[in-house]
Amino acid sequence: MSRLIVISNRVSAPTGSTSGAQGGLAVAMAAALRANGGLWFGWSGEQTDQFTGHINFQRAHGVTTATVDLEEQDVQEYYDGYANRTLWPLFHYRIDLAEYERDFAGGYQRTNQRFADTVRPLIEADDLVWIQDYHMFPLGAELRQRGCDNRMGFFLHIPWPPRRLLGTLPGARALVESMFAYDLIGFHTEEWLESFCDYARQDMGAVIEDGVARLGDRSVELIACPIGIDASAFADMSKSVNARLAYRRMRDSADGRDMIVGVDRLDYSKGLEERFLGYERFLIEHPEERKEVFLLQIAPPSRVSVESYQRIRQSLEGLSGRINGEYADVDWVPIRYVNQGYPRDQLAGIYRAAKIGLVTPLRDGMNLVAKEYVAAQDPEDPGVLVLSRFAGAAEQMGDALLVNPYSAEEMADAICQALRMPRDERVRRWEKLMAGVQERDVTWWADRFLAALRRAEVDA
Ligand code: GDG
Repeated sequence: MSRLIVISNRVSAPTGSTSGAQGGLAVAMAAALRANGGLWFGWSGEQTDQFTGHINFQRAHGVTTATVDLEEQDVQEYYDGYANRTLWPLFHYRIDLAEYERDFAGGYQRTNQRFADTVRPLIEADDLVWIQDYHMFPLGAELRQRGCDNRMGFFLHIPWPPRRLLGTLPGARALVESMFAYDLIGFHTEEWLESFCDYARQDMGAVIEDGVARLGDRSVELIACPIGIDASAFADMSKSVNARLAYRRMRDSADGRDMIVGVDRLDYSKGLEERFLGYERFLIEHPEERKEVFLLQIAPPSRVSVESYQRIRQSLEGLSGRINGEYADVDWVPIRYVNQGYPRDQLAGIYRAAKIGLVTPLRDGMNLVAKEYVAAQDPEDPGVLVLSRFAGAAEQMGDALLVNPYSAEEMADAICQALRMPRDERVRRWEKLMAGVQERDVTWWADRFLAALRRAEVDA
């Protein structure tokens, strides 16, 4: 059997825990690497004065990781720059925030070339190569240029933008053209896949038939392959000692009130301002509910060196402060806004204690919090998932209350409906959601992608 080479911006070395303490992606990759052999390559997260290509190999719990340090300029241009200030906003429909700078594009290409130079000697003849996410679109083409004719797959974890938006990116055509170096490209949803086809067809003249896109002498198979979570482990974890303690802590501090929970990296794509405004609308329209509920928003800061992230943080501080100032009483605050992260087992207990999971991104490739919230519920008395129509997860989770996150009124209505939902309807909805989360878990995702990659036709 062929070995597996996973390549992603960051690498998560397995901790050996089977209790769901690690994120689903890390668990799935570790399992696939254990089953196939091979290694996981990426950036160490460290900076060095001058790029040397020195690889730090580590082996833990049956998995080999190989990481390299990057120069400060690489980090600024490739990671903070092109990945997080150009592609991320553009692919999340925020061209108003997207920064188009030649230095970023150049640094992105250079860093991908450096990755290619470094990882190429580690790839053996029959290895399967699986490249992850928007940091590395051109890596496949760079590897081909270095004589790598292995089967190569790419998975995109974020949305694919509509063609007119993508058309605003200088060099968009070349970027998409480079993706034809892969044998297989996976997206979370049919919608993202269709958007890709739309651009490839209309702006590049690609021919797309039976899930295969052809451009010149290259062809690439396209699949929608939604990622899941490590569902059973997460459900078990929601009953662990630490989860129970967190659950108790929340229930005690709720003092009989219903808790609504949001858990998101602090990112403008997650729709946190709109969520606060939707919740405020609910408080305005339902004054009788005011002291009966509260919103706990956990939002650990991310990408703090990027200005748009500093702005969203400031804006949320202002908004939560204003709403709390306006509606709070001496014995109640409407929003508990917390800028720190919690261990996953505590998070599971917090999800379980919440009557509503409020997951309302403006755009999201998938959104795993929606699935974690479902997996953590008590089957006898589950809470209600309120989910944005614009999260990739909505394609699979139609039994949630689906909302338009841009409409404060719709969000207010959904909160109200969720709080009043009879237990038998909550159970009915939850059972369907849970069946989906369990069936299409993260192992299903990785197995399905890798099976498709093994079957994919390879250009001569
Ligand atoms: C990208 C795509 C796609 C959050 N706060 C804490 C914490 N988290 C964990 C959650 C969840 C993960 O972070 C976030 O995953 P999401 O899927 O919600 O979002 P992104 O980080 O934007 O991920 C997304 C995903 O890739 C996979 O393809 O679904 O659409 O944007 O697991 O639980 N974890 C801990 N403490 C926290 O406070 N331990």
